Amino acid sequence: MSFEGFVPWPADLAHAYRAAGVWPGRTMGSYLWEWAEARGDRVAVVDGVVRLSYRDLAVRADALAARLSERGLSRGDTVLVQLPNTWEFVVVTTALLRLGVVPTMMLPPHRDHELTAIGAHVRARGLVVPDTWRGFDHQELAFRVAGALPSSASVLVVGDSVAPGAVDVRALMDPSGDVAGRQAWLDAHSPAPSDIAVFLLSGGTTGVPKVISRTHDDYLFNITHSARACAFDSETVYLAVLPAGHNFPLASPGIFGALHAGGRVVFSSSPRPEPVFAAIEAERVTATSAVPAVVLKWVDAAASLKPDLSSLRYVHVGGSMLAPDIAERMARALGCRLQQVYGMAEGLICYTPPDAPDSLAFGTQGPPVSPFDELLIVDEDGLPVPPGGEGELLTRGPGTPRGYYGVPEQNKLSFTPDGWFRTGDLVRLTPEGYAVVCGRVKDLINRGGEKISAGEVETLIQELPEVAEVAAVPSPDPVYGERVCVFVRFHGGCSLSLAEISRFLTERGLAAFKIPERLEVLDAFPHTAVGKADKKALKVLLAEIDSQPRAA
Ligand code: OOB
Repeated sequence: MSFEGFVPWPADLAHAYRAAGVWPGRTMGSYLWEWAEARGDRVAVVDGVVRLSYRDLAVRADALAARLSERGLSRGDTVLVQLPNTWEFVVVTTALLRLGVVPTMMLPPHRDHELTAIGAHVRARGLVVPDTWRGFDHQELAFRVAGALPSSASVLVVGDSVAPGAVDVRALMDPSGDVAGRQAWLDAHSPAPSDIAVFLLSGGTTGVPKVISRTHDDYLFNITHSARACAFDSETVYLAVLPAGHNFPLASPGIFGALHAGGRVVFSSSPRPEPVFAAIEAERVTATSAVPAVVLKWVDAAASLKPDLSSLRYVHVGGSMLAPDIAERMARALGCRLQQVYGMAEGLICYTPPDAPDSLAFGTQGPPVSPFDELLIVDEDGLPVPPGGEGELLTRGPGTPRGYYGVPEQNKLSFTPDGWFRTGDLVRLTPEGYAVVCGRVKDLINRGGEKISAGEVETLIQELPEVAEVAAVPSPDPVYGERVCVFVRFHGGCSLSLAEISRFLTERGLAAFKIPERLEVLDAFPHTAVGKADKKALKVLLAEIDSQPRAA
């Protein structure tokens, strides 16, 4: 397989990780039939009335893989996957992994802007989308994006109303045919463990999201070590609430962690408390994961709805900052263990242990999943800080790839020459070696766990002729933690409202969660010594504005 732009793992490290057994030296798809044979009729995936056994999953994934191969997709190709939380997500992803076709994990709110840019970057040969989702016509969007891509890309649709010219994915999953023959063919044409398994998106700090190539080796490390850190086993019933294409529900330990442990994955189509509680009660869910903003909604609703959460043993909370008192409140209100998670699509992942004492469970984000993970805290000059001090976290290890896909210049900034990834997070380490996230130095907005690159929003707004200068900063928010605020200086005599700016960004095809929710107009911007907008000063200014008494 040749992927131009892929930063491979250094050969000596790959060898050492395999020798130590932290990399199993297998592909993700190679487990499928082992599971089917050992677990047969045990239920693997639940989505409403649909219940797929491990055997159903293997038969359908292979059927889809074989038929996609007949349609010309092969090892080393890439497709964009933009599916909601449905059983088909698991079958499609597994089929692609079997075939060595790399799924690029898009999110349902992504629109033309993200799909076109990422699709071009990874040279996508297809887009897998629902027909419609939440009233939006994804099929139409996919045809538009496919038409704009330089690579010839087919539109593959999961749904009841597949348009002429699109491929009906459900039909390709039909289990009829030569099951053993397909299995043998796919086994014989398997990708290699060092091949790229999935492309994940990074929150990123520049332009559109950066693409992270995760190999079968390093993603299996992520999955198996996460499952172990969270005590997943064959009794685990995991509820997937957050969008499945996000690394947190996908593999930390999430959907793949539950499947590897022999457990069951239940899909919730929405993170709202009512469907989540209903699923927990109906399926006797034992573990789920969410960002603090979502868990807080469950906590509030639990007081009035009084759901039966007696089966729930663990809630994994991560993706954005969580104060210790709120963490404690969550655990008490939901009556289960809280495991904090500090992770990133770039690799590193930390969990508080299931049996951690309260002080560590509520006040830290835990240790990394393996002793092979290295953590280094550095000051602004890149020098190590004294033990216990706060600084930027650099990390290396078996789950943290050595570069983003296809951006060599960015990689020189994001990685040190000896392979440390600069997380952009401000962290301190406790004497036990547990991470405590204190803030960040990277220029992004974390809106309830969704990462929004300030630069991406600014670049688009800068296109407006009325705008002289723009800077996107986080505006503190009681629900989401942060929302996007833009400071704008207009050219003389010009002005635009927040609604006008939003409309422009929507028309440019930007995902709705990235659209600014606050506008502050300035006559003059504060600048840094190199002439950039001074975001530190802008954040102070925002705090001053917020502390002023509001006019009646
Ligand atoms: C998860 O992954 P990403 O790639 O969407 O975002 C990673 C970034 C981190 O660099 C950090 O800035 C922030 O999200 N973050 C946290 C956090 N967990 C992630 N900030 C404060 N406290 C935490 N507990 O967000 C992600 C991936 C896998 C598992 C969990 C979260």
